[in-house]
Amino acid sequence: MNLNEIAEYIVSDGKGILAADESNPTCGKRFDTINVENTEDNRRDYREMLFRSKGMKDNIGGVILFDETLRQNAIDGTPLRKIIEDQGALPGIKVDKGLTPLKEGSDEVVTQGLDGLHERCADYDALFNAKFTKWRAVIKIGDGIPTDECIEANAKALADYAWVAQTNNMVPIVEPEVLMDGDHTITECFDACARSFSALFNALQKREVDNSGLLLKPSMITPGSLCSQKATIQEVADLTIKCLKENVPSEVPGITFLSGGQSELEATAHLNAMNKEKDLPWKLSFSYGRALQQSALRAWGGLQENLFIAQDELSHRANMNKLAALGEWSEELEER
Ligand code: 5MM
Repeated sequence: MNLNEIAEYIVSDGKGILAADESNPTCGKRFDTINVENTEDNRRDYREMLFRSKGMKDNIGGVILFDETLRQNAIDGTPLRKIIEDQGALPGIKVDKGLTPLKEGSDEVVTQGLDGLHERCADYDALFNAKFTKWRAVIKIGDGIPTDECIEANAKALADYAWVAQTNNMVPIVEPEVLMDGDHTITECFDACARSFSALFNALQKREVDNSGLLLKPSMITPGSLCSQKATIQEVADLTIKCLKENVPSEVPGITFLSGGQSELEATAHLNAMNKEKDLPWKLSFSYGRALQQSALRAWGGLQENLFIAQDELSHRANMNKLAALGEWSEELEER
């Protein structure tokens, strides 16, 4: 498969991505909520539970993994990545190395990980046949931020990363996450996202990255989580599409949203509302972490006896989001 075919496959027929690339500290935060110890074995058992869920098939086209998971085997010795492939999904790998302050004393951050990236990608390709990669930039909204300096630095790093990934025949997922944290308005979110997308596609063009061989993983346009003015589902959908249409080239095959702290239902409803609009140049789908895993994590609770009920939760969310990616979801379908 060439780069465009890989990207198209991941978002074909309403399929989306399961983001299971929590670094070990983030996994610890998730496990704390269910009182499960953050050990290598527990992380393996949790991920194995997710990947063996029946609803992975036909609903999930790709799974983003953390390095540890790509190398892990299930209890019966089957590599976790093989379980994913057997479900018809492609395993991918997070290749960034997390966040560092933009400069001393700054609240803003830039993503690191370009050192040795070429070698890491070559290894992931040769050893594990990983077909795609992901890099997440974080943009914060607040007093006087995001600054142009932060937006430009993150856009440049994303473009440098995307170029290296494509050189290694792997699809880059470029993720400029504009955080929901704070009391900013939906207009301020629109502005920060528009500036971030525009800088990103300028940087990608300068780097001569092939837009038809990448996926964009953006935030939706929403008010900050502490903003007193809430937005309707339709407002979020309309402003998100407007922002994307104004800034994202039509050759990009797919836009796979992050959920960013939205509830499972909100993330599904927003995606569905966007996909009610026809004549969009790109597929609009999902690359959710929390909005796919939350109910499954809670139902699992670290206990083997809860395996099937937890898998049922993941399967249900995966199916609901596939329907939303096709614009065919409605709230009644949530009843089981
Ligand atoms: C799954 O979480 C990923 C980040 O993990 P670390 O913070 O541990 O590096 C994250 O990039 C995720 O893929 C996206 O933010 C989407 O996840 P949500 O939960 O926002 O849908």
